[in-house]
Amino acid sequence: MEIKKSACPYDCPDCCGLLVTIENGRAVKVAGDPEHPFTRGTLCPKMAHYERTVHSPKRLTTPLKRVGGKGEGKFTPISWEEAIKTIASRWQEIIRRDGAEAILPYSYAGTMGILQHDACHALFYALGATSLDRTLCAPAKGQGYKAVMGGSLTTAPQEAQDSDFILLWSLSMLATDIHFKHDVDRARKNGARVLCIDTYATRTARWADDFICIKPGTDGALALGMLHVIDRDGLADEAFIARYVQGWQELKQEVLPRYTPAETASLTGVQAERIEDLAHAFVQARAPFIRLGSGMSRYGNGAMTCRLITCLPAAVGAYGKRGGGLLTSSGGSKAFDRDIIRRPDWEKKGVRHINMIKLGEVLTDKSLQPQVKALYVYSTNPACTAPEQNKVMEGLAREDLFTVVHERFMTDTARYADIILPATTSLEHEDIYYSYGHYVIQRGAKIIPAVGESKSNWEAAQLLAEAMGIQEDFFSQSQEEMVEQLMETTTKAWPLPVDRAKLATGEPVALPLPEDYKLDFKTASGKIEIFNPKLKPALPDYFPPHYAEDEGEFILINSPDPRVLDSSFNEREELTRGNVMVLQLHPEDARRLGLTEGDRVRAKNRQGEAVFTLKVSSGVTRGTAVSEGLWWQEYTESGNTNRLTSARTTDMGEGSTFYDVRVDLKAE
Ligand SMILES: Nc1nc2c(c(=O)[nH]1)N[C@H]1C(S)=C(S)[C@@H](COP(=O)(O)OP(=O)(O)OC[C@H]3O[C@@H](n4cnc5c(=O)[nH]c(N)nc54)[C@H](O)[C@@H]3O)O[C@H]1N2
Ligand SMILES: Nc1nc2c(c(=O)[nH]1)N[C@H]1C(S)=C(S)[C@@H](COP(=O)(O)OP(=O)(O)OC[C@H]3O[C@@H](n4cnc5c(=O)[nH]c(N)nc54)[C@H](O)[C@@H]3O)O[C@H]1N2
Ligand SMILES: [Mo]
Repeated sequence: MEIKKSACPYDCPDCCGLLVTIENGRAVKVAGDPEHPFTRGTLCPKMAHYERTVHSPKRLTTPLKRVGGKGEGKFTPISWEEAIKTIASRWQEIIRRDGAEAILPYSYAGTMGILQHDACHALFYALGATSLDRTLCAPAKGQGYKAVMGGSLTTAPQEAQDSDFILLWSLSMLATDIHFKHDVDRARKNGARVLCIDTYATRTARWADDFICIKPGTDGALALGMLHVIDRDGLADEAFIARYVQGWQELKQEVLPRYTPAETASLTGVQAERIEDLAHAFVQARAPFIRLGSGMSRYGNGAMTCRLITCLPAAVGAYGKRGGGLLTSSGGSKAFDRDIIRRPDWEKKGVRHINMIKLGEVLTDKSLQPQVKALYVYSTNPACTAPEQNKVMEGLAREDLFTVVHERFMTDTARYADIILPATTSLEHEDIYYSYGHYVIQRGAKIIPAVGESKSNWEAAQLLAEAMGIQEDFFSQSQEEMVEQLMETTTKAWPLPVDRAKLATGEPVALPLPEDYKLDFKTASGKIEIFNPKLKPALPDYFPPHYAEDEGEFILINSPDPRVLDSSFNEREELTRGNVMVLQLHPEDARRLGLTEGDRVRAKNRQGEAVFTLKVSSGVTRGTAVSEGLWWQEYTESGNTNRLTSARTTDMGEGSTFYDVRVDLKAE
């Protein structure tokens, strides 16, 4: 029996340090690593039994070939050799007939490990396939932050320990960023106040000292209302602004006058007195800290919302105070040069790009030139997680679409494959991890043999490159060599020396932060750019989300559930037990619709329909309906919330707008 260190590979800001007990080549126990500087020895309920995922009886263990109709789920095992040969000959035929752009790779963050996440980019660039824009999560949030702060690093989470006022802003902390609670708890012990801003009373909201319930997609207006009060009452940090901020005067003159507390209240549904109190609490705090989640960015105005919230700490000088600042996405990925894996230099000039959010539309659009004839899906489950699920399913059902899915489980997407390739879990391959919620990086080595005949994304890329006749030494490198090279790039990519010897051992390594990182503004002007002349509009302002133009009585929030991570962990029966397609409604809305707790309710809009079980909750405001979690088809009656979501994109970053939809409801 031995205990080895690893890192959680999932798409979550925590990127936990793991201690894995191994017996006879099997992981038998997984615990938190107490030496991890951020996750400090605890795990979420999903990862606390990661061994149940790794050794699940549901793991795919051999390549499979479809023998039934599309989506029927009938497959027969084949060898890797036959699978790769079949794929290569189909691709070659498609390239001859329709051109390489008829091939579409489709991947996301099933694993966050840099090597496996990006493992197939180079292959598809070399083939000249269509390039995929990976926008499924929250690029708008990144763009909004960048508009004001450029490439500046965001505040480290541990700083919150020294804050006296913490805003958990559209962050479902107890579900999605549970380890930040350590830092918030410390601050709270010292008297800090914790306030949550969300669209319904989440567990996090109930746990906080105070909760502001806001109308979905209107947080930008709230930020402007707060800035209005701060300015009106002469409370802005003028000394900080004079030295570090560009555009405060212009914002004051041209934008803020319109956002009186009364006007802001009518836009956001937050009472005027609460807006005043919030602004005063924020500006009077010794060191206000905002932890910005992604929820508010999943709307048509998502980037602008993030841009406006990013202006708040600037107005009160929070970046200059120990314990103050703003944490959006930490820049851990900047510690490595990812391009040595991705090889963007191989992308053919002028090659077509397709936004992954539009998958349904792309697969069903007969006029597209060339039409997508081959789809290679890995590390993502679009039949479950992409918007406009009806169109996605229609596309996947196309008999003339050759679909390959590289997966660990028989997901909703894998069911529609022509060929399925079995994928390794993080314990069975080499990689290196960063986090988007803190500044710790960690190597995760292959610590158990591959389960069945499964192979990693990199190994699959190697086999396919060879079969497609791509003669590049690049593809002959081992996973260890690739990870070694990534580690070497830290010297070039990170401002301070990284402890590479420690990193190589598999220990978690805290990235050293420059002394003045919070005041080192990486923008064109060297200042915080409230006014950004490169953007249109150059001054931020509020505008309404997409749903303002939609029909439908209820805004549908479809946010995370602690039991699953996006659609990952649906394989774990102990986590998916019971009713999962639950819809929460305010008691008065339920009464008006003649519904009571436990009733079946059908939601409907232009995109489609989905059936839920009703939960009556006073934590939801009138006019909003809430569903948590992304569930495999088998746990739903006719698909999950993505039957209802739309593929409209955000104002910047071409990102997803999952929460920006309206639905009508009726008893089933
Ligand atoms: N357990 C669990 N953990 C996860 C995930 C999961 O599915 N389950 N998903 C992972 C992934 S991929 C990501 S990107 C992160 C995301 O994690 P978070 O950053 O927490 O973001 P979201 O989950 O989008 O939403 C957070 C909160 O925003 C609220 N919200 C929605 N609209 C608005 C709004 O207009 N204004 C405000 N103020 N709040 C709003 C939602 O109700 C939700 O409670 O979590 C990761 N971790
Ligand atoms: N309605 C609605 N939809 C949403 C969201 C929402 O809040 N509401 N959230 C959105 C967000 S923020 C995100 S990030 C997306 C995420 O959506 P997806 O990218 O689809 O993520 P998962 O559902 O976690 O699916 C990842 C899949 O990758 C597989 N996998 C894991 N590791 C590996 C590996 O090493 N190799 C291979 N080949 N496969 C692997 C897993 O088994 C799993 O099936 O969902 C989005 N969809
Ligand atoms: Mo995400």
